[in-house]
Parts: sequence; C-alpha cells; structure tokens
Amino acid sequence: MGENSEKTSTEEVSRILGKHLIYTYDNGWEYELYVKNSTTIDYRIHSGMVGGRWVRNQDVSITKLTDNIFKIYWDEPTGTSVSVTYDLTERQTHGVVFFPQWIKQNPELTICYQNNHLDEMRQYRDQGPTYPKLIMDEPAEITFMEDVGTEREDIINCAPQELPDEYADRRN
Ligand code: FER
Repeated sequence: MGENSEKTSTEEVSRILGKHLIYTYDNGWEYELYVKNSTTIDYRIHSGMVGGRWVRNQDVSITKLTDNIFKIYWDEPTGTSVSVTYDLTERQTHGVVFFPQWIKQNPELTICYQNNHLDEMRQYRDQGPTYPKLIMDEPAEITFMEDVGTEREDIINCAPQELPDEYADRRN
C-alpha cells in the first residue's frame, strides 16, 4: 500500500487537478472527465455500451507516475471497477474497466444520472450476477483538453444527450 492509499496528496497530483478531458477509446466509446479535486471526479459517457450514463462526485484515487502521467482508479456503486492512465503530454490514455456480468446482460440499467439512483445501483450490484466479468481494455486518444480549475459545479451538470452534437466533437 502506497502513501496515497488513504487520501491523495493534492500537491503530488496538482497537474491533473482541474483538468477537463474528452477522449475516445479505440473501440469507439467516447468519455468525458472532469477532475474536481484530488479525490473527486465528474464524468459523462457520450457513446458506447453505456452511452448516456453520467455521474458526479465519484470518489477516486489518483497516483502520479511521472510529471505528465497519472492513474485514476475507483470502484463504482454498480460494482464496476475502473483504472485509467492519462498521459497529458502525448494526449493518450489507457483504460481498464471491469464490468460485472449483470451490466453486460443489461447495460441500460446503468444509463442514468447515477447520483439519483445510488441505492438502486447498489441493489443491482448485490443481486448480480457478478461473474464472469466483462473486461474492457483499450487505449484512447484525448481529443479535447482544457484547464478549468477545481471545485467547479458547472462543467458536468447535464446529461450527455442534452448537449449539442458539436460539444463532444470539439478538438484542440
Ligand atoms: C472511463 C472508463 C469508464 C471513465 C469512466 C468509466 C471517466 C466508467 C464506467 C462505468 O461505471 O460505467 O475512462 O472515465
């Protein structure tokens, strides 16, 4: 266990704090991430198996690998475990997502604003089936990246389908 296992140190990971990223995995799944602070992210899923899903204030751990490379990892109320490595200089990421079997069978059950359905998600998680897990293991390209500062509530504040098509297509 590293020294970050309980609480991520803000100073260590400061370069990724306040970042707002949009990236597309090689399988075509498009994700949007906002790093709100050293232990909290908001995200939206624009396309893929659970496109339309969005989440605020997910508790995460962040580890700095090099000055430009960070790993963010967490466990969802659904039972899905996620670990994504972000190379902010090369604008590449690699994600591994371990989905429980019930999401593979019924992905639509998780397509919602999760914050309004937390107890429901924990019930699905506990009902299962959990195994065999579906493992998504893909590189992604960061197509949009900006610094918006920490603790913003206006970055990820509506469902992905409420945004204009151009929103996620922006490149910089
Ligand atoms: C990501 C991969 C997966 C990500 C979020 C997830 C914010 C969430 C998966 C899920 O719970 O459905 O890159 O970035």
